[in-house]
Amino acid sequence: MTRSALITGITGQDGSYLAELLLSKDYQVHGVVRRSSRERMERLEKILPQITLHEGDLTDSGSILRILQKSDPVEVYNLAAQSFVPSSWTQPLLTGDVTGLGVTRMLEVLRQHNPNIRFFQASSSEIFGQATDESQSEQTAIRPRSPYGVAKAYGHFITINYRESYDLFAVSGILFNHESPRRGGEFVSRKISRAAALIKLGRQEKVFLGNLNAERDWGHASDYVKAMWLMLDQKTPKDYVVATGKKSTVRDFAKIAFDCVGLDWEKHVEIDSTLYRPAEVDALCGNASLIREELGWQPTITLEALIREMVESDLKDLRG
Ligand code: NAP
Ligand code: F7E
Repeated sequence: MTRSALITGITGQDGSYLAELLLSKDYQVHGVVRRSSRERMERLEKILPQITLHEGDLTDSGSILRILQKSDPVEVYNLAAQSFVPSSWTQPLLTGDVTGLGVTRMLEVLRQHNPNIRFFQASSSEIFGQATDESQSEQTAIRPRSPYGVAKAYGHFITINYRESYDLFAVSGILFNHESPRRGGEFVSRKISRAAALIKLGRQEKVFLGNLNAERDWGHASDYVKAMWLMLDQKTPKDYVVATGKKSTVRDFAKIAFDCVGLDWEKHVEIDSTLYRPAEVDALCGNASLIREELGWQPTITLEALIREMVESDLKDLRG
């Protein structure tokens, strides 16, 4: 019999890659969409006929319960969130409600509907904040620096708590930054790739960025959704860090992106200090040894290949 999986956040970057991965593994794929998502289906265009979408919202438990009843999944991937860190300062309550409490709503409804469903929570390296360890593992102290990070820390702990309290197969994947041509335009990677393409085509001259010194561990979203699936495909539930183990600065990212189109980044990037964050996370770099050793997961796409793919996709898009 075909297995069903439910994805919250299916219209987002990861949701679309995960849906494609699960379809390739013969799952029936169901997704939660908000009424307002209806105009934002472009990432799902190619697979729309193969998936089933249900209207719901993480702030509304009743809608989630009805969707669970209809879709009857064996696996639930909770990818829905207010995921943009700067917006978590301008909308801290909404971020807490969706990104934090939303996880409890999912777990509560799931536990009551069918406690045998396997649950994946998209946790984040932002829970480490100004990290105490040079490279962060499952053992690193959790000390978030943004309302988003605080909400994700809550989601992380409540997932572990429901596993321990109710014996659910509930796991938290501590995902470091991962990007792709489907990344939202407000995140720095896509902002840079799009700007490099626009400038190359003569449609823009400059791009304004914030902190160029911030360091991140950037991977490709298509690799990270494989880790999500693998984590649910185990005998025992366990949390893992998912990362490449290499960090680069925003400046490095910009240099590589502009190199891809034969331009000197320094001539086109300017600083806008209003883009600095009230509390910055200076550097994040994951130690993914555990998932590598225990589940055999590893990233397959280098930073250079990722950036090239993003810039070329933006060029194609703009030319088309
Ligand atoms: P994304 O592109 O921003 O997608 C977020 C998704 O959440 C969208 O589908 C959005 O729907 C949905 N959503 C937002 N509020 C909702 C609500 N109240 N009810 C139901 N759905 C709602 O994020 P992503 O990059 O794919 O990331 C997926 C998950 O991984 C998120 O939880 C994110 O916090 C986490 N994460 C991401 C990264 C990364 O680097 N990408 C790293 C660590 C963790 P609409 O289309 O309707 O807006
Ligand atoms: O910023 C700096 C900024 O917004 C990366 C989310 O997926 O990953 C993501 O969060 C860095 C920061 O991602 C600009 O200050 C400089 O240090 O692309 P970002 P993020 O905040 O790391 C984590 C793991 C998640 O969980 C989140 O959901 O880049 N930066 N100049 C800038 N950032 C932005 N957005 N825009 C700039 O102009």
